[in-house]
Amino acid sequence: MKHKRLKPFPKDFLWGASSSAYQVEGASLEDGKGPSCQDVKEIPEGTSDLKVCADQYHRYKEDIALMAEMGFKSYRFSIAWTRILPKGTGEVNPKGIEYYNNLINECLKYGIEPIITMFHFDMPATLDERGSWGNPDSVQWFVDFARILYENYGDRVKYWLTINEQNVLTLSGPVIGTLHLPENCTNVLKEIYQQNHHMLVAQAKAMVLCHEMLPNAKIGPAPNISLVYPATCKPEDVIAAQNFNAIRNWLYLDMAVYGIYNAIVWSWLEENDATPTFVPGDKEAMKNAHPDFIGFNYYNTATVAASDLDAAEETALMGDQQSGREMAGIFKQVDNPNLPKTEFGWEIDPVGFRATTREMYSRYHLPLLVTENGLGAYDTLTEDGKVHDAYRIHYYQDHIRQIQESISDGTEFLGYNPWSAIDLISTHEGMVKRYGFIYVDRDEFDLKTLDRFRKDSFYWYKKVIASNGEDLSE
Ligand code: BGP
Repeated sequence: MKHKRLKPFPKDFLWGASSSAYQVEGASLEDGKGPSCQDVKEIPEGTSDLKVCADQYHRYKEDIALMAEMGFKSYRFSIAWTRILPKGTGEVNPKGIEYYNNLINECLKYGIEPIITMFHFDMPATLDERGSWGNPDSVQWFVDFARILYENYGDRVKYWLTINEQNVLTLSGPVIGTLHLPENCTNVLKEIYQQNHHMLVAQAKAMVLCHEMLPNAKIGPAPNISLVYPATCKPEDVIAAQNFNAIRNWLYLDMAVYGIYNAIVWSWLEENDATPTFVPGDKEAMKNAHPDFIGFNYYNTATVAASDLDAAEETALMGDQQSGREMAGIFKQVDNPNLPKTEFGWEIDPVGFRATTREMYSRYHLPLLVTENGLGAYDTLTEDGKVHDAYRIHYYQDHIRQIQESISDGTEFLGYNPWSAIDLISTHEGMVKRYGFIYVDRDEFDLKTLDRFRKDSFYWYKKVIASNGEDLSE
């Protein structure tokens, strides 16, 4: 269906962009901050450490002013757990509380709505040593942390996100540098899905607590959702696509929204003796939790065929956020020949964005908040301080157009917060893979000036926001 008349973006649509603490802030051990698992992990070869990042900790005023110049209505950022609680539990760090007070107030000064992610890949190192999400106490650790955030920032923050990309953590956590497996683990799948269960319960309890403490706030999950296509119309491929859709996507949203385990996933876990153990209260917490919206990250779709393998050696881990692998007898990820790829090998699928959001809205009937979407590329700063990133503009034009198609299909959207507001350290590829509207003058190892430069996409996005999405022209 092609719409002859597209519906406009809602009047109060939250145009903005995203970041995460461990990738943008730097100051990784400053002002009382404790180390997170990201600060102690082995850095991927050839990439820089996380001590400075984009130095937003020291330059937030300049950064927020630039976002305001673009006309941002929202800024999605995460709070570093170890800035607030250096050891993950126990003593609160007043300097950490102060930093986010300042950041939130700076946003509000310009009418920018802060959208806060409570957990973005940065488990406190002390808690990591105690088993991270594998420890049943992790549920309480997270809820206690959430309470501190609500108490301190709930008077000003309306939008909350629980756990960034819990599904990616579950499918490829060790690659991201978090969610580790204990030594001598005999049933890897069970261990992983037990950790996942703890996160699901923690999220549910944090949502319930949010509604109790902050009746006017809105809270939602933030998984990475992308529709899975069958490689062909062969029925076995369709089954494979349903399998991966369930494992990758619906498990997380069925639980967040309806408080139930997805049946396909549950049966698969049962067959592998890997169903998670519930403790009293888990079920009720899951049933009582109701998100107000679905936050989600979208980069591209996935395509799968039936898997002929029957090897039992699967660990169910993927390479990175978007690249797949085979799970024996379940699915085999394949390239989609219809789609181009980024310089970093991720497929680009704007129409899949529309398809994904239509599917999500039909399944869950909740408004959608896009918390990530974007193009990682090698950008070049010219001698006169420009970055000509037409490729990024084209990527955004195509994706924003598809949001409008989806709105015209009847999908309800709250906003669009692509990745990323400003250049920051990539999860896997260091500083060379840039996503921002704002260029940061540094290299992988040479910190240079750390000055900010407006990319061409900066001026373009400003125009898009000013026209509330009507003018996407270059
Ligand atoms: C998402 C993460 C972000 C960010 C983004 C881009 O999965 O939530 O933290 O890193 O992907 O990924 P990358 O930096 O690997 O290109």
